[in-house]
Amino acid sequence: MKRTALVTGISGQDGSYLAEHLLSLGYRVCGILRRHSVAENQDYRLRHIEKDIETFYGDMLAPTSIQHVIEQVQPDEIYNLAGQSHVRISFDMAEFTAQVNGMGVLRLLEICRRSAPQAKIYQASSSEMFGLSIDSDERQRETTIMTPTSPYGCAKHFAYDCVRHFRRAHEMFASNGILFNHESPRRGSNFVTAKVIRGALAIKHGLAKELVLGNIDSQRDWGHSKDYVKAMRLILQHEKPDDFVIATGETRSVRTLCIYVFSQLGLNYLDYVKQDERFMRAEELPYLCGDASKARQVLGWIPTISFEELIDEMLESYEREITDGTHRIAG
Ligand code: F7E
Repeated sequence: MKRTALVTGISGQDGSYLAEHLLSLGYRVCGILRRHSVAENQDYRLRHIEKDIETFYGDMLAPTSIQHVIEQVQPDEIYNLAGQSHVRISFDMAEFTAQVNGMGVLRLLEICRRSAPQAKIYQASSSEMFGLSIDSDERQRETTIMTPTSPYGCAKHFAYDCVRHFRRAHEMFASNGILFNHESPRRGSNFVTAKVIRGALAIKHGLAKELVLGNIDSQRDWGHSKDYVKAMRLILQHEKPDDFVIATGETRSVRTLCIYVFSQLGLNYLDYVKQDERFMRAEELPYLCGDASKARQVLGWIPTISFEELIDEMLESYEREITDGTHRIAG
């Protein structure tokens, strides 16, 4: 029989790739959409599959809307990808971020406990939870202590703990995927990869004169969203609920990202990149480099798309948008 998956946050980068992946495996795919005043922002990443999926309105801040969908859909698997995903913005909207990313998950778990106790739950946990902690081999892994450095990281940590608690206390199949940064042409334009690539292309095409960034010395472990959504599904197919780090194991600074992107366009980043307080964080997470050995060994998951392939795909995709006149430059 067809398995039913319910994806919260289906209209996001990961939600849309996950929906495609699940459809390709024969799932019935249902998703929860939040209402936007601009309808196009709601589903532009889903247009190509809109006939193949079922969508419902709901909001993590309105638990009865989530409960209603869960009771209607009766999912076998729930992927909780909904959330306020921007770390710097979480400093401006700490309480909102905690409500959606923290309390929202606790409420979802409570709803599942009562209305869908057999459903397997995937929680989108984040490497942002590690904050300043690094193991002696300069990696972060499942056992690394978590010392988050942002309201986003604190809220995700709370949700992560709730998942583990519900697993033990109520024997629910609830698992955390601790995903390091993952990008794609569908990445929101105010995350650093998309911002640098769009900004550099705008400079190349004479649409902008400079690119203003925050801290360019922080280091991130960047993978491709398409690879990472496959890990989400594998985590729920494992024989028992557990927590898994998903990462490439390679780290680069934002500066290195700039050097690569600008040089691919025949430009020198030093001529165009400026820094401004506006894009700095009250507390920065300076270094991330994940060790996904457990996922490799237990789930057989490996990343297949290199950093260069990822950035080149984003460059090509955004360059096409400039040619079509549909490009966006992020602030
Ligand atoms: O920043 C630095 C910034 O916003 C990466 C989310 O998906 O991954 C993501 O969180 C780095 C940081 O991602 C700008 O300070 C410099 O050090 O692309 P980002 P993030 O904060 O790492 C984790 C795993 C998640 O879970 C999150 O949901 O780049 N940076 N200048 C900048 N960042 C931005 N956004 N804009 C700048 O101008």
